[in-house]
Amino acid sequence: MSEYKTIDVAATQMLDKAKEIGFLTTFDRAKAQEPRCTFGNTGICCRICLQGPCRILPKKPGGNKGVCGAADYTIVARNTVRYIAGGAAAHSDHGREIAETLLHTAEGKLKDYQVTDVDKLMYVAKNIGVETEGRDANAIAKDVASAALAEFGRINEAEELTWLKSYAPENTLNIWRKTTVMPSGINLSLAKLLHQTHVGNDSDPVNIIFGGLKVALCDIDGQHLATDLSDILFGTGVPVVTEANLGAIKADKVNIAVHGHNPLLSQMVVKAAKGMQDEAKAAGATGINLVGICCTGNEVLMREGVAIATNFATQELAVMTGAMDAMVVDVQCIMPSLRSAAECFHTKIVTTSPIMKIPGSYHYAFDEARAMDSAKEIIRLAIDAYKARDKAKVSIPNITNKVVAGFSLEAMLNIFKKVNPDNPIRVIADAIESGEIKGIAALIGCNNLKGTHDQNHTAIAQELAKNDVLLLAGGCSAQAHALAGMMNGEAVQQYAGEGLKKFYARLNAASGLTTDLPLMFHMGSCVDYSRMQVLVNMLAAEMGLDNSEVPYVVSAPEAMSEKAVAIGAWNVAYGNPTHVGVIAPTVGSQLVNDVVTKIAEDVFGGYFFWEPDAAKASARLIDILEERNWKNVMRKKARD
Ligand code: CUV
Ligand code: SF4
Repeated sequence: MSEYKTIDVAATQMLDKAKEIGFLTTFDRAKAQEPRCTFGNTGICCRICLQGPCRILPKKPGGNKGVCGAADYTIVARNTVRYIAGGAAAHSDHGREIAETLLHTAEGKLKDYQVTDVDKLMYVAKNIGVETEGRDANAIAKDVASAALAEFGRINEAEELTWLKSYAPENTLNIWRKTTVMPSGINLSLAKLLHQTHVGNDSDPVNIIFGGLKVALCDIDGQHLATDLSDILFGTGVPVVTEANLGAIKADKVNIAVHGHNPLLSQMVVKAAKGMQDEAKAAGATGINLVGICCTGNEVLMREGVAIATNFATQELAVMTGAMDAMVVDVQCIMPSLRSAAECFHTKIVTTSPIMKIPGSYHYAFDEARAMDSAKEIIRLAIDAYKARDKAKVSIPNITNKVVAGFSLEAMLNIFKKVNPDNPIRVIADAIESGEIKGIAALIGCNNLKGTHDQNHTAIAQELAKNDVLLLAGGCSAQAHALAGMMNGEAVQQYAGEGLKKFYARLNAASGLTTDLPLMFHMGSCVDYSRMQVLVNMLAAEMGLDNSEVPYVVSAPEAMSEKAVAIGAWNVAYGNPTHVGVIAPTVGSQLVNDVVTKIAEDVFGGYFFWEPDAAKASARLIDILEERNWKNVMRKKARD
C-alpha cells in the first residue's frame, strides 16, 4: 500500500518525484487541513452576514441559534442551496457561452466555427419546437441558439424553461409544477435563490430546499443545452479508441494538456495542432501531442479521441513529469497551485478566460472571433516552452491503458440498433425485464481527497459490474476508470457478472466495431450527464414506467465541486437514488438531512444517501435496483 492516498501507480511515481524536489501537492495540502472543523464539516457554520461566523453551540445559553436567530436547519439549508447556486451558475454560464458562439456562427460572424452536425441540429430543433421545414441550417441554428439564450433572461414566471419542458416526461414535469420547483429563467432563479437566502430572509428549510431544487433544474437545463449545442458545433461523439494515464505524455513531443471544461477552446486547439506538426518538428520535437485533463479532456476525447492524461486530483502530477510544455486551461476545476508546480519546470500555464486567471501565469485572452489564430498562438507558446525543456528533469511513468470511449446517446443507440433495428432502447429494456442485467448505474462526479483518489470509483464499478449492472460513466469518474484500465473490453471479461457478459456478447457480435465494447459507456463531461438522463427518460417511456420506477441509480463516490451538488440535486428531483461518497454538510441538521435523504423520496422518488465505504455503498445501490425491479414485477402482475 502506497503512503499516498491514491490507487494510481503512475500518480504514486509522480508523488515520489514531487517529494524529492520538495513540491507540496494537493495530497500534502489535504493532509494539512486535517482535522477539519466540525462546524463546517457538518454544515452548521454560517457566514452569510458580517455578524458571523455563527456556529451552533447547543450547550451555551443562546448558542443554539445564530446571532440573527437562524436555527441549525436554516443554516444548513442555506449553505446547501448556495452550493447549488454556484454549480448551476458555472454549468449554465458554460452553456450560455456555447449558445452565443452558435448564434454568432449562424450569423456568419465567426469564421472558425461551423454547424458540424446537421442531424443533431434538426433533432434539437424539432424537440424544442423550432421550425425546420425548408429552412437552411444556419437559419435553424440561429433560432436554436436564440432559444438557448432566452433561457437565461426570461422573467415571466408563468413561462417554463424550454429544454426542461421539451425533454422531461410529463409526469415528472407535473411533479415539478406541483412542488413549484419548475423554473422559468436561469438568471431569475439564481438571483431569487441568493435573495431567498440573504440574512433575515427565508428561514423555512423546506422552502429553502425547494428554492435550491429550482436552481438545480436550471443546472440540468444549462448542461443539456451545452451538450446539444456543443454537438451541433463540434459533432456528436462516436466510438473512439485511445489511451489513458500519464504515459500518454510523450517525451519526444511537444506536450499540450487541455484542462478545464469549455470545448470552444480545446476543440480549436486540437484542430489547430493538426496543421502545426511541422513547427514542432522545426523546434526539434517529433510532433505535437495533445492530452486532456478533467472535463474539457472528456469533450475532446469524445469527439477527437484525445488521450486522457489524468483527472482532477492528480492534475499537478501531469506537470511533475517535466515533459508538459503547456497546460492550456479555460474554466472550472483548475487548481491555482498549477502555477507553483510549473515553476519547478519549464511548463507554461496558459489561462484563457477573463474569469479564470492565476497570478503569475501566462494569460492569453482567447478570442472566438479569431479562434483559429488564437489557438495557433497558444500552441506556439507551447512549442517555445518545449525548447526550454530540461531533459534531465523528464520522467514520465510508463503507464497507459487502452480506452474505448465516445458514447454519446446517439452512438449507444446506433449500436443497440444493430441488435434491434426497430426499437433500439428495447435492447436495454429486454435485458432488464429478463433479469439479465439488474439495471443501470451512472458513475459520475469528481475526485475528493477526503478519501483515497480513485479508490471508490473503481471499487464500486467493479462490484456493480460483478452484479450485472450496466454502467454509464462521465466526468472525472469516467477518467478514474480509464486511468485504471477498466474502460475496455478486457475489463468486461475481468469484472462483469454472467448476465452482463451475455448482454455484452450480444452487443459485440452486432456492433460492427473493430474493438469490443468497454465495461462502462463513457458519455462525456459533466454537462453531458444530460445524455444519461435522456437515456433514462427513453427507457422509462419504453418500459411504461415513471422515471422514479426505472432501475437506475447514480453514484458520485468522490463528489467535490459545487457543480456536483447541483447535479446530485437535479438527479434527486428527476427520481434518481443518488449515492454520494462523502458525508454531506447536511448532517448538522437532522431535519434537513432527513428531507434530502428520506422525505425527498416521497415527493420526487429520488433521494440522496451518504456512504464513504465502497462495499456498503455498492450493496445499497444493488439493493435499490433489486427493489425497483421487484416492484415493477409486482406492478405488472397486478395489471395482468
Ligand atoms: Ni466537470 S466538476 S472535478 S472536472 S467531474 Fe472532475 Fe468534471 Fe468534478 Fe471538475
Ligand atoms: Fe449569523 Fe444569522 Fe449572520 Fe448567519 S445570517 S452569520 S446565522 S447572524
